[in-house]
Amino acid sequence: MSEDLKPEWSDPNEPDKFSKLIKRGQELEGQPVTIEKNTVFQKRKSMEPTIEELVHGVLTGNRGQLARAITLVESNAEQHFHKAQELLQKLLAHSGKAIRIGITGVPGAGKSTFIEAFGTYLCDLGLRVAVLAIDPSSSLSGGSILGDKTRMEQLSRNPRAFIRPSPTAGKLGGVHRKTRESMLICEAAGFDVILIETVGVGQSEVIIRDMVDFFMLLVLTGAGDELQGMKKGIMELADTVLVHKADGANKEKAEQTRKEYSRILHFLQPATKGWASKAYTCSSLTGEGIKEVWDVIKDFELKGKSSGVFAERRKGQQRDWIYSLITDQLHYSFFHHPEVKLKLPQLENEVMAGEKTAATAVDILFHTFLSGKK
Ligand SMILES: Nc1nc2c(ncn2[C@@H]2O[C@H](COP(=O)(O)OP(=O)(O)OP(=O)(O)O)[C@@H](O)[C@H]2O)c(=O)[nH]1
Ligand SMILES: [Mg+2]
Repeated sequence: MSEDLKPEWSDPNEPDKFSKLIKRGQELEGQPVTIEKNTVFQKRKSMEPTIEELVHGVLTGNRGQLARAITLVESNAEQHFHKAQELLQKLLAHSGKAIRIGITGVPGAGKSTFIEAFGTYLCDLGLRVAVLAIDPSSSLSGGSILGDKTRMEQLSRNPRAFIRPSPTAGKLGGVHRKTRESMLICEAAGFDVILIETVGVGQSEVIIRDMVDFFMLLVLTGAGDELQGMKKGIMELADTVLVHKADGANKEKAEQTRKEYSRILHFLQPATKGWASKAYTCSSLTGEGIKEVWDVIKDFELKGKSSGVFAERRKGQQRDWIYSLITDQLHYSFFHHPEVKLKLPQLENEVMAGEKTAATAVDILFHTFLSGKK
Protein backbone atom coordinates (compact mmCIF):
# COMPACT_ATOMS: atom_id res chain seq x y z
CA MET A 1 0.00 0.00 0.00
CA SER A 2 1.26 3.39 -0.83
CA GLU A 3 1.92 6.13 1.69
CA ASP A 4 -0.94 8.38 0.57
CA LEU A 5 -3.57 5.80 1.58
CA LYS A 6 -2.92 6.17 5.27
CA PRO A 7 -5.79 7.61 7.35
CA GLU A 8 -5.63 11.33 8.00
CA TRP A 9 -5.25 10.81 11.72
CA SER A 10 -4.67 7.98 14.12
CA ASP A 11 -3.74 7.96 17.79
CA PRO A 12 0.05 7.47 17.96
CA ASN A 13 -0.29 6.11 21.53
CA GLU A 14 -2.71 3.41 20.52
CA PRO A 15 -1.67 2.46 17.02
CA ASP A 16 -3.37 -0.92 17.16
CA LYS A 17 -6.80 0.47 17.84
CA PHE A 18 -7.00 2.45 14.64
CA SER A 19 -6.97 1.48 11.04
CA LYS A 20 -3.65 2.17 9.43
CA LEU A 21 -4.76 1.69 5.87
CA ILE A 22 -7.55 2.83 3.64
CA LYS A 23 -8.60 0.80 0.65
CA ARG A 24 -8.94 2.52 -2.63
CA GLY A 25 -12.43 2.48 -4.14
CA GLN A 26 -12.87 -0.13 -6.87
CA GLU A 27 -13.50 0.81 -10.45
CA LEU A 28 -16.67 -0.70 -11.87
CA GLU A 29 -16.10 -3.16 -14.60
CA GLY A 30 -17.90 -2.73 -17.89
CA GLN A 31 -19.88 0.29 -18.93
CA PRO A 32 -19.91 3.20 -16.54
CA VAL A 33 -23.36 4.26 -15.39
CA THR A 34 -24.51 7.30 -17.24
CA ILE A 35 -27.56 9.38 -16.57
CA GLU A 36 -29.31 10.65 -19.62
CA LYS A 37 -29.82 14.34 -19.85
CA ASN A 38 -33.41 15.39 -19.04
CA THR A 39 -34.05 12.25 -17.04
CA VAL A 40 -37.13 12.78 -14.88
CA PHE A 41 -36.66 11.34 -11.44
CA GLN A 42 -39.82 9.94 -9.92
CA LYS A 43 -40.46 10.95 -6.35
CA ARG A 44 -40.57 7.90 -4.10
CA LYS A 45 -44.11 6.82 -3.44
CA SER A 46 -45.35 8.37 -0.22
CA MET A 47 -45.54 6.04 2.75
CA GLU A 48 -48.87 7.53 3.75
CA PRO A 49 -51.61 4.96 3.21
CA THR A 50 -54.49 5.80 0.90
CA ILE A 51 -58.04 6.18 2.20
CA GLU A 52 -58.94 2.82 0.65
CA GLU A 53 -56.03 1.12 2.39
CA LEU A 54 -57.07 2.64 5.69
CA VAL A 55 -60.73 1.71 5.27
CA HIS A 56 -59.80 -1.85 4.39
CA GLY A 57 -57.25 -2.03 7.21
CA VAL A 58 -59.68 -0.76 9.82
CA LEU A 59 -62.54 -3.00 8.69
CA THR A 60 -60.34 -6.07 8.75
CA GLY A 61 -59.07 -5.20 12.22
CA ASN A 62 -55.50 -4.45 11.18
CA ARG A 63 -54.03 -2.77 14.27
CA GLY A 64 -51.36 -0.86 12.38
CA GLN A 65 -53.88 0.68 10.02
CA LEU A 66 -56.25 1.34 12.91
CA ALA A 67 -53.53 3.30 14.70
CA ARG A 68 -52.74 5.17 11.48
CA ALA A 69 -56.40 6.00 10.93
CA ILE A 70 -56.62 7.46 14.43
CA THR A 71 -53.42 9.40 13.90
CA LEU A 72 -54.97 10.91 10.79
CA VAL A 73 -58.07 11.96 12.70
CA GLU A 74 -55.95 13.38 15.50
CA SER A 75 -53.72 15.33 13.15
CA ASN A 76 -53.74 19.07 13.52
CA ALA A 77 -52.56 19.57 9.95
CA GLU A 78 -55.22 21.19 7.84
CA GLN A 79 -54.49 19.01 4.80
CA HIS A 80 -55.31 15.94 6.88
CA PHE A 81 -58.71 17.23 7.93
CA HIS A 82 -60.50 16.47 4.67
CA LYS A 83 -58.77 13.14 4.27
CA ALA A 84 -59.84 12.21 7.81
CA GLN A 85 -63.43 13.22 7.12
CA GLU A 86 -63.48 11.17 3.93
CA LEU A 87 -62.25 8.19 5.90
CA LEU A 88 -64.86 8.67 8.63
CA GLN A 89 -67.59 9.05 6.07
CA LYS A 90 -66.68 5.64 4.68
CA LEU A 91 -66.51 4.04 8.11
CA LEU A 92 -69.65 5.62 9.52
CA ALA A 93 -71.99 2.87 8.38
CA HIS A 94 -69.82 0.30 10.17
CA SER A 95 -69.75 2.15 13.48
CA GLY A 96 -72.22 2.34 16.34
CA LYS A 97 -72.30 -1.29 17.39
CA ALA A 98 -70.19 -1.03 20.55
CA ILE A 99 -71.32 -0.10 24.00
CA ARG A 100 -69.70 3.21 24.95
CA ILE A 101 -68.72 3.61 28.57
CA GLY A 102 -67.37 6.75 30.19
CA ILE A 103 -65.37 6.61 33.42
CA THR A 104 -64.57 9.62 35.54
CA GLY A 105 -63.31 10.39 39.03
CA VAL A 106 -60.83 12.59 40.82
CA PRO A 107 -57.09 12.07 40.15
CA GLY A 108 -56.02 8.97 42.01
CA ALA A 109 -59.51 7.46 42.21
CA GLY A 110 -58.03 4.50 40.38
CA LYS A 111 -59.64 4.94 36.97
CA SER A 112 -56.73 3.52 35.00
CA THR A 113 -56.32 0.60 37.38
CA PHE A 114 -60.03 -0.08 37.14
CA ILE A 115 -59.87 -0.04 33.35
CA GLU A 116 -56.99 -2.48 33.47
CA ALA A 117 -58.99 -4.90 35.66
CA PHE A 118 -62.35 -4.36 34.01
CA GLY A 119 -60.92 -4.41 30.47
CA THR A 120 -59.06 -7.63 31.16
CA TYR A 121 -62.23 -9.18 32.56
CA LEU A 122 -64.12 -8.23 29.39
CA CYS A 123 -61.36 -9.61 27.17
CA ASP A 124 -61.56 -12.87 29.08
CA LEU A 125 -65.25 -12.98 28.23
CA GLY A 126 -64.19 -12.90 24.60
CA LEU A 127 -65.01 -9.25 24.00
CA ARG A 128 -62.77 -6.76 22.23
CA VAL A 129 -62.05 -3.60 24.19
CA ALA A 130 -60.78 -0.21 23.05
CA VAL A 131 -59.61 2.33 25.62
CA LEU A 132 -59.49 6.03 24.84
CA ALA A 133 -58.77 8.95 27.12
CA ILE A 134 -59.77 12.56 27.29
CA ASP A 135 -57.17 14.49 29.16
CA PRO A 136 -58.43 18.00 29.79
CA SER A 137 -54.98 19.11 30.84
CA SER A 138 -53.44 18.09 27.55
CA SER A 139 -54.69 21.22 25.84
CA LEU A 140 -52.56 23.17 28.28
CA SER A 141 -49.51 20.98 28.65
CA GLY A 142 -49.56 19.53 25.15
CA GLY A 143 -48.98 16.15 26.74
CA SER A 144 -51.15 13.11 27.16
CA ILE A 145 -51.79 10.61 29.91
CA LEU A 146 -48.50 8.92 29.26
CA GLY A 147 -48.38 6.95 32.47
CA ASP A 148 -51.58 5.17 31.56
CA LYS A 149 -50.03 2.75 29.17
CA THR A 150 -47.78 1.51 31.90
CA ARG A 151 -50.64 1.37 34.41
CA MET A 152 -52.56 -0.72 31.93
CA GLU A 153 -49.65 -2.97 31.21
CA GLN A 154 -51.53 -6.24 31.22
CA LEU A 155 -54.36 -4.87 29.13
CA SER A 156 -52.05 -3.23 26.62
CA ARG A 157 -50.49 -6.61 25.89
CA ASN A 158 -53.86 -8.30 25.44
CA PRO A 159 -54.52 -9.00 21.75
CA ARG A 160 -58.22 -8.25 22.27
CA ALA A 161 -57.50 -4.78 23.63
CA PHE A 162 -56.42 -1.53 22.05
CA ILE A 163 -55.27 1.43 24.15
CA ARG A 164 -54.87 4.90 22.81
CA PRO A 165 -53.54 7.70 25.03
CA SER A 166 -55.37 10.98 24.78
CA PRO A 167 -54.78 13.26 21.83
CA THR A 168 -53.60 16.80 22.18
CA ALA A 169 -55.90 19.68 21.39
CA GLY A 170 -55.43 21.78 18.33
CA LYS A 171 -57.21 23.46 15.55
CA LEU A 172 -60.42 22.26 13.98
CA GLY A 173 -62.05 21.05 17.09
CA GLY A 174 -60.76 20.17 20.50
CA VAL A 175 -59.74 16.96 22.11
CA HIS A 176 -63.31 15.75 22.34
CA ARG A 177 -63.82 15.84 18.59
CA LYS A 178 -60.82 13.62 18.11
CA THR A 179 -61.87 11.22 20.83
CA ARG A 180 -65.33 10.96 19.37
CA GLU A 181 -64.02 10.25 15.90
CA SER A 182 -61.45 7.78 17.22
CA MET A 183 -64.33 5.99 18.92
CA LEU A 184 -66.14 5.62 15.59
CA ILE A 185 -63.01 4.19 14.01
CA CYS A 186 -62.60 1.68 16.85
CA GLU A 187 -66.20 0.62 16.41
CA ALA A 188 -65.71 0.12 12.70
CA ALA A 189 -62.69 -2.02 13.58
CA GLY A 190 -65.03 -4.32 15.48
CA PHE A 191 -64.44 -3.43 19.12
CA ASP A 192 -67.39 -4.39 21.30
CA VAL A 193 -66.71 -2.10 24.23
CA ILE A 194 -65.25 1.41 24.22
CA LEU A 195 -63.95 2.70 27.54
CA ILE A 196 -63.25 6.40 27.80
CA GLU A 197 -61.35 7.72 30.80
CA THR A 198 -61.32 11.29 31.92
CA VAL A 199 -60.21 13.09 35.04
CA GLY A 200 -63.22 14.65 36.67
CA VAL A 201 -62.12 18.23 36.91
CA GLY A 202 -64.83 20.37 35.45
CA GLN A 203 -65.92 20.40 31.87
CA SER A 204 -64.57 17.07 30.73
CA GLU A 205 -67.23 14.95 32.40
CA VAL A 206 -69.98 16.85 30.61
CA ILE A 207 -68.17 16.33 27.32
CA ILE A 208 -67.74 12.63 27.99
CA ARG A 209 -71.38 12.22 29.09
CA ASP A 210 -72.33 13.57 25.68
CA MET A 211 -70.54 10.82 23.82
CA VAL A 212 -71.19 7.68 25.85
CA ASP A 213 -74.14 5.41 26.58
CA PHE A 214 -73.20 4.63 30.15
CA PHE A 215 -71.38 6.93 32.50
CA MET A 216 -69.80 5.93 35.79
CA LEU A 217 -68.25 7.88 38.58
CA LEU A 218 -65.44 6.36 40.63
CA VAL A 219 -65.25 7.64 44.17
CA LEU A 220 -63.24 6.82 47.26
CA THR A 221 -64.17 6.14 50.82
CA GLY A 222 -63.99 8.64 53.60
CA ALA A 223 -66.92 10.41 52.04
CA GLY A 224 -68.79 12.27 54.79
CA ASP A 225 -67.61 15.83 54.35
CA GLU A 226 -66.31 15.12 50.90
CA LEU A 227 -69.72 13.92 49.89
CA GLN A 228 -71.32 17.11 51.07
CA GLY A 229 -68.85 19.15 49.08
CA MET A 230 -69.18 17.11 45.94
CA LYS A 231 -70.87 18.86 43.13
CA LYS A 232 -74.37 17.61 42.76
CA GLY A 233 -73.96 18.17 39.04
CA ILE A 234 -71.50 15.37 38.45
CA MET A 235 -73.55 12.88 40.43
CA GLU A 236 -76.56 13.74 38.33
CA LEU A 237 -74.62 12.65 35.25
CA ALA A 238 -73.70 9.23 36.60
CA ASP A 239 -75.53 6.01 35.77
CA THR A 240 -73.54 4.32 38.50
CA VAL A 241 -71.33 5.42 41.35
CA LEU A 242 -68.54 3.00 42.15
CA VAL A 243 -66.92 3.19 45.55
CA HIS A 244 -63.49 2.03 44.49
CA LYS A 245 -60.59 0.40 46.37
CA ALA A 246 -63.00 -1.58 48.54
CA ASP A 247 -60.34 -3.95 49.81
CA GLY A 248 -58.38 -4.74 52.95
CA ALA A 249 -59.00 -2.40 55.85
CA ASN A 250 -60.97 -0.15 53.55
CA LYS A 251 -63.71 -2.64 52.80
CA GLU A 252 -66.03 -1.81 55.65
CA LYS A 253 -65.70 1.90 55.17
CA ALA A 254 -66.43 1.43 51.48
CA GLU A 255 -69.71 -0.23 52.32
CA GLN A 256 -70.65 2.71 54.53
CA THR A 257 -69.76 5.13 51.79
CA ARG A 258 -71.78 3.12 49.29
CA LYS A 259 -74.87 3.45 51.47
CA GLU A 260 -74.41 7.20 51.72
CA TYR A 261 -74.08 7.58 47.98
CA SER A 262 -77.07 5.36 47.38
CA ARG A 263 -79.12 7.51 49.67
CA ILE A 264 -78.14 10.68 47.85
CA LEU A 265 -78.61 9.16 44.39
CA HIS A 266 -82.11 8.26 45.39
CA PHE A 267 -83.01 11.92 45.69
CA LEU A 268 -81.31 13.11 42.55
CA GLN A 269 -82.64 13.55 39.07
CA PRO A 270 -81.84 10.30 37.19
CA ALA A 271 -79.03 10.57 34.66
CA THR A 272 -80.90 8.33 32.25
CA LYS A 273 -84.65 8.24 31.83
CA GLY A 274 -86.11 5.12 33.40
CA TRP A 275 -82.88 4.09 35.10
CA ALA A 276 -82.29 4.32 38.82
CA SER A 277 -78.58 5.04 39.37
CA LYS A 278 -77.18 3.07 42.26
CA ALA A 279 -73.89 2.86 44.13
CA TYR A 280 -71.69 -0.23 44.30
CA THR A 281 -68.34 -1.14 45.78
CA CYS A 282 -65.48 -2.71 43.90
CA SER A 283 -61.76 -3.34 44.05
CA SER A 284 -59.46 -3.52 41.07
CA LEU A 285 -56.79 -5.12 43.23
CA THR A 286 -58.83 -8.12 44.35
CA GLY A 287 -61.23 -8.09 41.42
CA GLU A 288 -64.20 -8.11 43.78
CA GLY A 289 -67.23 -6.38 42.29
CA ILE A 290 -65.80 -6.18 38.78
CA LYS A 291 -68.18 -8.75 37.35
CA GLU A 292 -71.13 -6.97 38.98
CA VAL A 293 -70.22 -3.73 37.19
CA TRP A 294 -70.56 -5.51 33.87
CA ASP A 295 -73.86 -7.05 34.95
CA VAL A 296 -75.18 -3.59 35.75
CA ILE A 297 -74.09 -2.27 32.37
CA LYS A 298 -75.65 -5.20 30.53
CA ASP A 299 -78.89 -4.63 32.40
CA PHE A 300 -78.74 -0.92 31.57
CA GLU A 301 -78.22 -1.72 27.88
CA LEU A 302 -81.04 -4.25 27.78
CA LYS A 303 -83.53 -1.96 29.47
CA GLY A 304 -82.48 1.10 27.48
CA LYS A 305 -82.71 -0.74 24.19
CA SER A 306 -86.14 -2.13 24.84
CA SER A 307 -87.51 1.19 26.05
CA GLY A 308 -85.91 3.14 23.21
CA VAL A 309 -84.01 5.44 25.59
CA PHE A 310 -80.69 4.09 24.38
CA ALA A 311 -81.32 4.95 20.72
CA GLU A 312 -82.91 8.25 21.65
CA ARG A 313 -79.82 9.35 23.56
CA ARG A 314 -77.52 8.46 20.69
CA LYS A 315 -79.64 10.43 18.26
CA GLY A 316 -79.57 13.40 20.59
CA GLN A 317 -75.80 13.09 20.89
CA GLN A 318 -75.44 13.10 17.10
CA ARG A 319 -77.49 16.25 16.88
CA ASP A 320 -75.61 17.97 19.70
CA TRP A 321 -72.35 17.08 18.03
CA ILE A 322 -73.17 19.39 15.14
CA TYR A 323 -73.51 22.28 17.53
CA SER A 324 -70.35 21.56 19.41
CA LEU A 325 -68.46 21.39 16.12
CA ILE A 326 -69.94 24.71 15.06
CA THR A 327 -68.84 26.24 18.35
CA ASP A 328 -65.35 24.79 17.92
CA GLN A 329 -65.07 26.01 14.37
CA LEU A 330 -66.33 29.50 15.19
CA HIS A 331 -64.02 29.78 18.14
CA TYR A 332 -61.06 28.69 16.07
CA SER A 333 -61.81 30.87 13.05
CA PHE A 334 -62.46 33.90 15.20
CA PHE A 335 -59.30 33.73 17.26
CA HIS A 336 -57.14 32.82 14.27
CA HIS A 337 -58.49 35.58 12.07
CA PRO A 338 -55.39 37.69 11.29
CA GLU A 339 -57.08 41.07 11.72
CA VAL A 340 -58.88 40.00 14.86
CA LYS A 341 -55.57 38.81 16.25
CA LEU A 342 -54.04 42.16 15.38
CA LYS A 343 -56.76 44.29 16.97
CA LEU A 344 -57.51 42.21 20.04
CA PRO A 345 -54.59 43.25 22.31
CA GLN A 346 -55.21 46.96 21.76
CA LEU A 347 -58.93 46.63 22.40
CA GLU A 348 -58.24 44.55 25.46
CA ASN A 349 -56.08 47.37 26.86
CA GLU A 350 -58.72 49.96 26.07
CA VAL A 351 -61.36 47.96 27.91
CA MET A 352 -59.07 47.45 30.87
CA ALA A 353 -58.29 51.17 30.95
CA GLY A 354 -61.99 51.92 31.04
CA GLU A 355 -61.95 53.65 27.65
CA LYS A 356 -64.29 51.24 25.93
CA THR A 357 -66.97 48.90 27.09
CA ALA A 358 -66.36 45.20 26.57
CA ALA A 359 -69.43 45.02 24.34
CA THR A 360 -68.09 47.78 22.07
CA ALA A 361 -64.77 45.98 21.77
CA VAL A 362 -66.51 42.75 20.87
CA ASP A 363 -68.69 44.57 18.36
CA ILE A 364 -65.61 45.99 16.64
CA LEU A 365 -63.97 42.59 16.59
CA PHE A 366 -67.02 40.92 15.10
CA HIS A 367 -67.28 43.55 12.41
CA THR A 368 -63.66 42.90 11.59
CA PHE A 369 -64.23 39.17 11.63
CA LEU A 370 -67.33 39.21 9.45
CA SER A 371 -66.25 41.78 6.91
CA GLY A 372 -62.50 41.29 6.82
CA LYS A 373 -60.84 38.94 4.43
CA LYS A 374 -59.16 35.86 5.77
N1 LIG B 1 -56.08 -0.59 47.41
C1 LIG B 1 -56.35 -0.30 46.14
N2 LIG B 1 -55.59 0.60 45.47
C2 LIG B 1 -55.88 0.89 44.18
C3 LIG B 1 -56.97 0.25 43.52
N3 LIG B 1 -57.04 0.75 42.27
C4 LIG B 1 -56.02 1.64 42.15
N4 LIG B 1 -55.33 1.72 43.29
C5 LIG B 1 -54.16 2.60 43.51
O1 LIG B 1 -54.53 3.95 43.39
C6 LIG B 1 -53.52 4.74 42.77
C7 LIG B 1 -54.07 5.55 41.62
O2 LIG B 1 -54.51 4.69 40.60
P1 LIG B 1 -54.72 5.15 39.11
O3 LIG B 1 -55.37 4.01 38.41
O4 LIG B 1 -53.50 5.68 38.53
O5 LIG B 1 -55.74 6.35 39.30
P2 LIG B 1 -56.39 7.32 38.20
O6 LIG B 1 -57.72 7.66 38.70
O7 LIG B 1 -56.30 6.72 36.84
O8 LIG B 1 -55.45 8.57 38.31
P3 LIG B 1 -55.23 9.77 37.22
O9 LIG B 1 -55.13 9.15 35.86
O10 LIG B 1 -53.98 10.41 37.68
O11 LIG B 1 -56.42 10.65 37.36
C8 LIG B 1 -52.45 3.76 42.36
O12 LIG B 1 -51.40 3.82 43.30
C9 LIG B 1 -53.12 2.41 42.41
O13 LIG B 1 -52.24 1.36 42.75
C10 LIG B 1 -57.76 -0.70 44.25
O14 LIG B 1 -58.72 -1.29 43.79
N5 LIG B 1 -57.40 -0.93 45.55
MG1 LIG C 1 -55.46 7.48 34.99
